[in-house]
Amino acid sequence: MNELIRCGKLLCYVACAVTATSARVDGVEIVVKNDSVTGVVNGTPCTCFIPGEIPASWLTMPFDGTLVGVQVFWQSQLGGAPDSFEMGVHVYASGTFPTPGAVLASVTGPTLTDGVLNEYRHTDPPTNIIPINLAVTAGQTIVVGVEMINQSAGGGPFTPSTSSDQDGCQTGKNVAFAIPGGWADACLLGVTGDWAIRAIVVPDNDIPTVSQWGFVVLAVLILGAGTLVYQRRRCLIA
Ligand SMILES: [Ca+2]
Repeated sequence: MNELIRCGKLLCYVACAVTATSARVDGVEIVVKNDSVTGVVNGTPCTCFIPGEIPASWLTMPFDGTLVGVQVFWQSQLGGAPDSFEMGVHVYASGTFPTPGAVLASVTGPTLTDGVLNEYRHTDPPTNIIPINLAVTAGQTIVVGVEMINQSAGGGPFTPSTSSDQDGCQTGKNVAFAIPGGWADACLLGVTGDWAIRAIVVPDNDIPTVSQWGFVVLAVLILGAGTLVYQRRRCLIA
């Protein structure tokens, strides 16, 4: 009976030890981007759009996870422009470059502030009830674009628009829906940098794990339990 009590206690110790040393690794958000814009100093606004046109980034997902938001750097050359209310920020499935696939989610009627990396986590600003929540897989291409309602083409230094970086336009990563003409490679259209249009994704690693010390304690306790059972059998045989 004493051995059974000791065994019961031992199992409790094992369970308690594993529970105590478990740790939850919460998902860490990653911003997926092609551009190197860090602020107005190294961004260039493209005062080049008419209503209905769409600059968009082709973004490669680095892991299996969930797309939870989008970002758009919006700026005028000299700053101080009033907020802009645009048609939408759309998230598209991959397609055949430069034409994206189906729209997977849309932020309807986003407000864009001059000189700011504008971020959206809901499809329905400003009420923000419906979160953006799209499953993605490693290597998948997602296209994020801003559909314009205001004309920036022909604007001056105070006209805001989407921004591109100043260290080159990478082939195959930037497009624009032009009117007329449709989807085209933005680099070939004369855009000199990568659009500062990004996606926020969270990896699928939000699962409970056991720390290394947890495994060590577990191994010691299992060894102890095994020894106890062996000794009890020897006693019974004797
Ligand atoms: Ca670049």
